[in-house]
Amino acid sequence: MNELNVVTSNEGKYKEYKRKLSEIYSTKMCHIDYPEIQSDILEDVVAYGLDCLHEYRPLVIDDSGLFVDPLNNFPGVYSAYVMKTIGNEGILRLLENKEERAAYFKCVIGYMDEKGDKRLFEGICKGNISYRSKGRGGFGYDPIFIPENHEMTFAEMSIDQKNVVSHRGIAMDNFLKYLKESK
Ligand code: ITT
Repeated sequence: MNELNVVTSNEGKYKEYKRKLSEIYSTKMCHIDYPEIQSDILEDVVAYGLDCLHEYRPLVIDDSGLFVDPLNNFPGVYSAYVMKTIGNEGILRLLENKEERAAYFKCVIGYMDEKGDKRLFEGICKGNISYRSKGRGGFGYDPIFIPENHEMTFAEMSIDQKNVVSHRGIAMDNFLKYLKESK
């Protein structure tokens, strides 16, 4: 089987792909800059990105975001910018003294196969924003996100534990199911 190019600048994301997809694919991290269209819809960003990267197929790209209910779904599609500017401490400040802290992560995986056919796979993980930053693992918003029915933040979990419940883990399960069925 061909090597699958995982096009991302984010090493944390790549580790999660490598771990879960290794049962079916050998993966390679590719850091290639590609244009991101301005859109409120993750699916549109991913579909456009795949077209720009067709020469690297077979490949996957991933666009994800954190959507916080009491902040009207902020930072959502602006998650990367918000992480670079106000970061986790900024999100915690915005929620200071708020008891309502529900949030969800969404991940959209874009896959282009050897022939150039495109498919999108989605995963959502519901949870809550913690009252303080906890844990040293993971990346991005992991230290402030506690998935539903758990006590630990994503940053306190191992990669395998996070992959079982996370938005990306669920999207990868859908992707793997498709690969197995289409063989
Ligand atoms: P790409 O090169 O793959 O685009 P990125 O880090 O810019 O990498 P996204 O645009 O998908 O990725 O992510 C938007 C922000 O959300 C970014 O700051 C990430 O760190 C954060 N993020 C994405 N997935 C996450 C996860 O599983 N846990 C915590 N934070 C996450």
